Amino acid sequence: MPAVPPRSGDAIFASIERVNAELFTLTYGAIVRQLLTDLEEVDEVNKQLDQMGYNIGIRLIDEFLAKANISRCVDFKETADVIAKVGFKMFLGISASLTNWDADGTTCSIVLEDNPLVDFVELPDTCQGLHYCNVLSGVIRGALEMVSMKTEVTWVRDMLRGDDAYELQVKLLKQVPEEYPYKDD
Ligand code: MYR
Repeated sequence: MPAVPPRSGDAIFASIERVNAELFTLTYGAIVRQLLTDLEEVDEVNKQLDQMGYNIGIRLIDEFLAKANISRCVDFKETADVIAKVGFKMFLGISASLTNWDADGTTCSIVLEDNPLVDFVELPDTCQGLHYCNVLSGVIRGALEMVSMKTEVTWVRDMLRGDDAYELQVKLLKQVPEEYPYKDD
């Protein structure tokens, strides 16, 4: 029998990570498929994915703040930078860049340099209106709401729809000042 060459610890961890990533991608695909079967309307599936993401985002922010070890952001620009450079790396293992800032610094785009959610995915013609990755817009909206920023997050470009990139537009609608919970005497 041919001898199996020993693998280093790093190689084993790398393959476990790859299997975990694939499992995550396939599980997400199965959820989208099930929603399409149950809800039938693509618009309803988009809403449901966004809502699922929102529910994840309002919880994930605690883990993010605990792990990221960053100080509070001074404005929306800094917050957007943290999402693109730290958030996407932490939860999806990918880099993202910021672009298309408007003049008053309240709207920008996050462009994903890779998108692990769409590995193995091809949309049939019946799903052309589907925002397959809508869970991500919900996650960002939910997480930002927990740090007092009401936002609208929408897909501007989507490679599954034939565009040349994945681009999410994040628009700050309202920043609610955080109240200090105790009265100073
Ligand atoms: C602060 O002002 O205290 C910092 C706020 C940082 C918000 C970061 C939200 C992270 C969202 C991660 C999105 C990942 C998507 C996969």
